[in-house]
Amino acid sequence: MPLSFIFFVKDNNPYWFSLNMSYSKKPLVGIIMGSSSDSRIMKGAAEILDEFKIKHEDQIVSAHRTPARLSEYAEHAEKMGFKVIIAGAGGAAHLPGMIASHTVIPVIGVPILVYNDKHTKKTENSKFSAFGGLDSLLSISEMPTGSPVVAVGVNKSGNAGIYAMKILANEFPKLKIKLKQHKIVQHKSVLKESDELKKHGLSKFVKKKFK
Ligand code: RP5
Repeated sequence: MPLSFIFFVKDNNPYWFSLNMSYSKKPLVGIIMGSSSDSRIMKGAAEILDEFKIKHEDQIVSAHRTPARLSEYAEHAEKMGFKVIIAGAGGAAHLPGMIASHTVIPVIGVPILVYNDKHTKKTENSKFSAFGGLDSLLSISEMPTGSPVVAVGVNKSGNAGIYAMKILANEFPKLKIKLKQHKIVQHKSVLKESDELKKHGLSKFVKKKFK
């Protein structure tokens, strides 16, 4: 059997290096967004998946401007064998819920605080959604009984990526270990910062960190 990973323990922490480039040759996650203006937020999901070497396919699917394409996409996602769909949308944000109504693939919704880049004249008023992202959050999380969608926080696309990997980790034990490592890294970074804060005192710490 070919060696596909190296596992070792150092300082009581597990380390696991995959010799394979990724977990699957085909994308495991479908990332969709309602508009190109969502892409700057949604790239956070792609970045964390890339970091963990999880293949994803990314597309723009508008629930209201391309409704037929939406149902076609759901079929495509099933044919492709995606394990999870991450769907980001702003405003009325019906894309995640509509996709969930077409498929049994779990859908993670990213509520987006709309940056309306397409306005030629940009003013502060036209830039954001009237309800600051709460509109999208409620729209995604308040799916009626029978067609659930998980919602992460407003613009928290990276969290959607991590959540998707937690689902995938049920199937890929190596990924589960990498996610545990990720938690250890987070834990250690808090301890490191706390040590610095304790050493320098609050005023100096703030000056140094946020200069
Ligand atoms: C939603 O409307 C999209 O998800 C986007 O967040 C928002 C604004 O879309 P554009 O006007 O930028 O295309 O459908």
